Amino acid sequence: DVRQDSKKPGILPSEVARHDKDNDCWVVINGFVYDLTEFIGAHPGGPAIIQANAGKDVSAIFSAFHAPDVIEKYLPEEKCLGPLDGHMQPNLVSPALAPGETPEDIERKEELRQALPELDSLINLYDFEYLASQILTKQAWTYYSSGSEDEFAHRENHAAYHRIFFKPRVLVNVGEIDTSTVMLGHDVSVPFYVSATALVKLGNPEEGEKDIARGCGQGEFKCPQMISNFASCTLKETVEAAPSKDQLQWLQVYVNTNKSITENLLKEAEKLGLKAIFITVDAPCLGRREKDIKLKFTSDNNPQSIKKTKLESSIGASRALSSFQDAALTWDDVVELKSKTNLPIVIKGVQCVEDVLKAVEIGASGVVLSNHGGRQLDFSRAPIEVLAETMPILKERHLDDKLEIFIDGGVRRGTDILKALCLGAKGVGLGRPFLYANSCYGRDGVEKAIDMLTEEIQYSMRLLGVKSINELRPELLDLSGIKNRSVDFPQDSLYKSVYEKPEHAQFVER
Ligand code: HEM
Ligand code: PPY
Repeated sequence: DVRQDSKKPGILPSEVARHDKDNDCWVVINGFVYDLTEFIGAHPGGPAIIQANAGKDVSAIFSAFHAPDVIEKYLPEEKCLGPLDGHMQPNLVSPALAPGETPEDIERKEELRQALPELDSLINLYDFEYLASQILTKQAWTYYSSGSEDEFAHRENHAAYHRIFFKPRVLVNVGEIDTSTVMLGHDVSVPFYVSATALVKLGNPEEGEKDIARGCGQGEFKCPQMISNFASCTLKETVEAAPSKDQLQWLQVYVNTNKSITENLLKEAEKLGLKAIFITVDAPCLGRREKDIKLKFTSDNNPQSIKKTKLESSIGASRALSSFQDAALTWDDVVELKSKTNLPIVIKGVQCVEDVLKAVEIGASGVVLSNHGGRQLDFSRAPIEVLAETMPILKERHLDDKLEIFIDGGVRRGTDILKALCLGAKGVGLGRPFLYANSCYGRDGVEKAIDMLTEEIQYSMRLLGVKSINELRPELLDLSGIKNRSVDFPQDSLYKSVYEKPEHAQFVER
């Protein structure tokens, strides 16, 4: 922390302990005392977790979730009150969070981690997903896997791919298959990318996003990496971890109400050599991820768990108005941001053709058709369906070369990627599958996931009768079933055997 140079006088532990209220809240993080009273309402992790830990040393909780530079980036300098003169009493030192889990559960998962199968024996992305569901902490699995409310959008993202079939061409020379393409002016060896996901250290506590960077650049096929604004490593750490000059890194950005914070981030991204900015526009407030909410308020034995009475303050208005995701953001703000950077701006979270046309109008370099992995508005349509609706209209208006269309959500197979490319996508993003691969096997898991997808793409291109990505076209698809949505939960093996059913409220004995 740069503030360790601060000449401020030391503060006694007893003084910190006195500031233990919602409206007077100090905490200790890595030997320094911070006044978080004003920041509480803006905290992206919700106010309740900070309120529940007021007057304590929260270093263990803090470092599990936050990049080391998050304080200097987002907290005004004067809120660092000075170094702690001594140590907080043990009962005022908050242990790392482990909601919903006993020490035995954690130990059992550690044992399972040691018993992970050889990476070479895994055959598809579902293998990572299953293993992750078994070894991740309850908190990490819940946070990563959940969608919002009834999780229809989450399921539909994946299910919608099942409604598209291929019309392959035979007797085409498919001796040599080339999976390379161009995204935003840069050559890439695969037509997919790692999409931004927050809090990667929850699954890979030591290396976080750095291992994704390594996995994306260490193998034969280099895969672009979109880094989350809420990464748990610093941007610099993740950029420096990338082993190859030929791998692309992009930054996902939430526009802060304090515009200078966002402008500084854009400058940092340029300076570090990132190649594009993806502005998330589908999160004026955080979606209601109910499994996540329930876990936070679980009445376990952890004295640090959030009191049920704080429920409203954690998921209510203050979280919605968090300054980290400006709820007042409009197209005009995106135009202004665009003028502040030389990097291409891509608008992430577009969900209808009308908004794609607006993105063309403002001269965006691209859009990501995305519903945030089904984590924001439930019953938002599957991005692949939006893509099928959008491309014919763009083509009819001769606008299809005015911007690049990216897509994410529900992608698990090479064939999913090929379907999106046939429909006109430039690049296809996967978020959770890479989190799971990274959580179980670190950088090698990420490389393996890239290899699995590339191999599936090569096989399927051959069987489809195409040699290169630019030969993929809508005529290779049967789209007749795309609108036949079912409101049943899809009965695929993942949902039958891996995902748990949402739990109902439990009666308590009094
Ligand atoms: C998440 C910022 C203090 C607990 C986050 C996130 C940000 C953030 C930006 C989103 C993820 C990320 O970027 O890591 C800050 C800042 C703080 C601060 C600037 C200033 C000191 C704290 C404290 C605690 C805490 C004191 C706990 C006592 C959490 C948790 C999450 C989180 C648990 C995960 C979110 C979730 O479960 O939805 N914080 N935070 N933070 N923060 Fe903080
Ligand atoms: C998400 O969880 O979907 C996010 O986009 C990031 C996030 C992470 C932590 C708090 C709020 C939002």
